[in-house]
Amino acid sequence: MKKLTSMTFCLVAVVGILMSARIAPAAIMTFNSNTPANNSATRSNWLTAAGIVAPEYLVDFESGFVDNQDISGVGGLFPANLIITDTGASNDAIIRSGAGIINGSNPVGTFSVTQDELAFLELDFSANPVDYVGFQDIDHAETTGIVTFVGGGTANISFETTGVGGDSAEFFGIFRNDMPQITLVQLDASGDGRWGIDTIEYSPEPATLALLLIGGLALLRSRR
Ligand SMILES: [Ca+2]
Ligand SMILES: [Ca+2]
Ligand SMILES: [Ca+2]
Repeated sequence: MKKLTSMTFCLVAVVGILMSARIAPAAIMTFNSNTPANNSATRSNWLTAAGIVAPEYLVDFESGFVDNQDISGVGGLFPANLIITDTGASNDAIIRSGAGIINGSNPVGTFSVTQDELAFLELDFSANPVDYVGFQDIDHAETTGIVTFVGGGTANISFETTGVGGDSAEFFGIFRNDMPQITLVQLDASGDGRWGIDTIEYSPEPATLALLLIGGLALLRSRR
């Protein structure tokens, strides 16, 4: 009888865990620094949530680019075939350098990509979907966005104003959490006409590919 009771208890516990896993809504996690002083701490929280020490890829525009270069829709510029596109009419994703060049704000380092704040500035990861992406937003008003996942689902994001000039860049991070991998991030800034992003960090999920390969090899061996 005692054995039966403990078995029943275990069964109820397992069913409870399964049900709570089913009921919990799937959602991405976002990490918004509200001031440049909080960039480091916010980025640390993002890394911890994603379970990583450092992202695989960094795009900081510091080498291989020149002032006024239009990178919109151009392939082959960034790791893992990331493509940055302005989908607005002006095809305006421009590398800029110089103090105060982004409506009074500075690039991070020497160069940033800047855009006219007309929807959308797109980060296209569809060639190699990612688990997480972070960047620093520079001199924007309220920004909204759409994250698209493998399979076509979407989630809306929003983050707040960087209101000052100078070194105003703030960190914003996205982690897919229990959602499918991310294929596209579309950003819709609005305000005074010019904003930028910099220090884009991301990684495809090599672990999944490795697991698939290991699983495939095991299957082949077992068939032999
Ligand atoms: Ca912010
Ligand atoms: Ca930079
Ligand atoms: Ca601006």
